[in-house]
Amino acid sequence: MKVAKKLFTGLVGAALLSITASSPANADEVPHLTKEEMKKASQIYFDRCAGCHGMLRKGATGPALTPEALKERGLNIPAIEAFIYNGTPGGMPDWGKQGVLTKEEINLMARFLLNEPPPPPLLSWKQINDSWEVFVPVEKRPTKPANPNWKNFFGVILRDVGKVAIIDGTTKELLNIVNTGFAVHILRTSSTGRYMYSIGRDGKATVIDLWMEKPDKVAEVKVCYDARSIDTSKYHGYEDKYAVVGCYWPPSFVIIDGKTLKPITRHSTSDYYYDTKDYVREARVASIVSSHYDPLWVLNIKEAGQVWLVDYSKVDKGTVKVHMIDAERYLHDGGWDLSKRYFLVAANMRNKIVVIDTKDKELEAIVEVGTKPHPGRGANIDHPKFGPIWCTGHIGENRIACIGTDPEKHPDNAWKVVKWIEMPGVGGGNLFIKTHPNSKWLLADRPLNPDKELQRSIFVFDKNSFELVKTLKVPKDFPGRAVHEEYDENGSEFWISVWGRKDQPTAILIYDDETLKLKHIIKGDWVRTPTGKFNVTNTMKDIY
Ligand code: DHE
Repeated sequence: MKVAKKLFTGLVGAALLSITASSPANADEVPHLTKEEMKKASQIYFDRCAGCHGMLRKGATGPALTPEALKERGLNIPAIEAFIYNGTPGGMPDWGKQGVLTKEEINLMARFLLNEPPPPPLLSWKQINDSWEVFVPVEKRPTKPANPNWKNFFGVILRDVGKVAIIDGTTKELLNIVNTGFAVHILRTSSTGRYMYSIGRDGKATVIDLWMEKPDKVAEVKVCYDARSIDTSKYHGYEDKYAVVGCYWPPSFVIIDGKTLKPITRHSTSDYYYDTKDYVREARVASIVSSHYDPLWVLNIKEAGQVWLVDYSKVDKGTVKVHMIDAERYLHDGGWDLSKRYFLVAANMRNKIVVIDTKDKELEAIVEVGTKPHPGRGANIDHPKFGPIWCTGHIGENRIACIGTDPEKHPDNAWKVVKWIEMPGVGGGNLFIKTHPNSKWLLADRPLNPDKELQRSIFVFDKNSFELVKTLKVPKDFPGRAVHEEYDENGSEFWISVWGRKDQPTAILIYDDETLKLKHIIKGDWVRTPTGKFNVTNTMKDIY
């Protein structure tokens, strides 16, 4: 077993050091950047822009940002600066107003965008293997859980400080802060719940053993430069055996060992658009879920607009079977319906929800919703009138759409929006909604709304009547936006992050689900930029 001592560098790190400003075809039109400026701009672009606009700047969730595309839209340096400073109602953050980028950096980025994008680096299999490190070998790990509350632990992402806090959801005690690396995006658990996995924007996967006295990372590996998703083998017989990382760059998926993270295999996802059949180099892996009914993962290939069902049953024999389903472009986030047969995923720039039937392995439906749906994993409600429904919020408008998901017992409602829920105030900006089978409520945040009050509010709707019951406000002491809701294992309380700046501690707010009163605040100097929170039981069982 190889043990790498090498520290992970940022994405662009050494690989982009050699890149200089592109030589202008026409010196009057292409602003010159020094080597140092190019390096800095490339890093900022990767950190802040590539997720939505793509490494090659061909556009996805955000519009194309190649010099040609900008020129076609008549955008010069001051106009580009204005976009970066103010953001847009479509969901682009106001990097200047928020104080994330200085005026000088905004000017640098405007000039950078008028240059051709530098070619992004590739990552060799050797580099991946060299990055693999096991801190605690499997045979030295505990044989039983040290803490009886472990199934109610929460992993909390401390995004901009590159850490994950493990908190006992029963006692609210901070158990450990695990160093996971740059801008962790999501956490998922193994099928038994024992292992918690993080994936960073830098493509680094980390596995944390929750059975340890002090839960800590037991292995890590960097499988790509840019990633957003990870999941594990959840099918019976494959528990805790494999994990899969979905990469943005290089566009690929990488299968790793579930307990040690040893790299096993990887496959490119560069493909042809499902509709035009033209080649798309940057076909990135967005969300991934793991089927409970078959040994397969559902991978959403964003730009190509395809859903890949990846069968992992023969990975040990060197075979990975991929079943490709044409769907819709710009697939992003999504979740299971109540029965966990159907996977619903947002084609966000097409204002649609794609429904995949994982039993029959085919496209079940495409449902028209509102502007830029952003479900997170969505929210499932067993409604007295509509039957099982799955809901999504939107970045681009202030409504929540609920879709019927039971074609057998409620065929009239299936794959239709049966209810639109209006949120108060103007504009969208919703990122996450959530509920729990034991809760009466449907919760919704609004962190991307330009209105400061709405950014700091959580809207609580009655799950049956869909009426707004209460608006919860972040207490004044804590600067930042309210983002991402998560329940404890019993659905008796829910947690909200106050997403502030890296230099200011904020808080995690815990509300009693019955009374909707703020019952506990987790705070301290370590509470910096909390974003996603993941309860072990809910994540393991896909409860949302
Ligand atoms: Fe996310 C989920 C991609 C911006 C916090 N985010 C996801 C998923 C994808 C994704 C593909 C689904 C993973 C899965 O289920 O397997 N997110 C992206 C982007 O490309 C985007 C738009 C821009 C970027 O550069 O990353 C983006 N996301 C954000 C944020 O700005 C958020 C609020 C804070 C952050 O970390 O940057 C954010 N995304 C989250 C969270 C989830 C998520 C907390 C998981 C939600 C859940 O409940 O499962």
